[in-house]
Amino acid sequence: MASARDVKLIGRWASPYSMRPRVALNIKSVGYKFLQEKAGEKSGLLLKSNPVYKKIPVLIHSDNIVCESRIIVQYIDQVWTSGRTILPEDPYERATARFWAAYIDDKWFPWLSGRPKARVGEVGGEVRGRRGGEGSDV
Ligand SMILES: N[C@@H](CCC(=O)N[C@@H](CS)C(=O)NCC(=O)O)C(=O)O
Repeated sequence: MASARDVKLIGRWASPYSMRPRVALNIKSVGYKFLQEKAGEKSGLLLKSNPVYKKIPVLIHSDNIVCESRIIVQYIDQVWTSGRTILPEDPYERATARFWAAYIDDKWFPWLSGRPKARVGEVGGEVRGRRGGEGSDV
């Protein structure tokens, strides 16, 4: 089992994307240090660790920095192999699980945050404050 010193997670308790790696680490019984970002702020560590997207969550495992919640979950699943696996072993079931995880990211989270992706032709490329109404692709 990794110690909390080896594993750090940059995230925020209220972030659904941060919840994914937290659940995965708990399933694998991996101790970790949770480095919480303040809402509306980006720490130097976050900007340095995820210069491409500048978003949480970010997993820091010794010298490895892993970004993007679904990729982090796969990394956790492959690094800590004792105990149960998170993603199904069967390729078809694995593909199905990935499909629904992508669906949640593409459709659900934007809808929950009130920022559904705009259809082609929407002003500014975004529909603000509308939840699944006309013009929404949810
Ligand atoms: N695709 C990313 C999405 C992560 C994401 O959107 N994180 C939000 C917090 S829940 C964030 O960092 N937002 C700050 C920003 O957009 O600048 C993932 O799956 O990790």
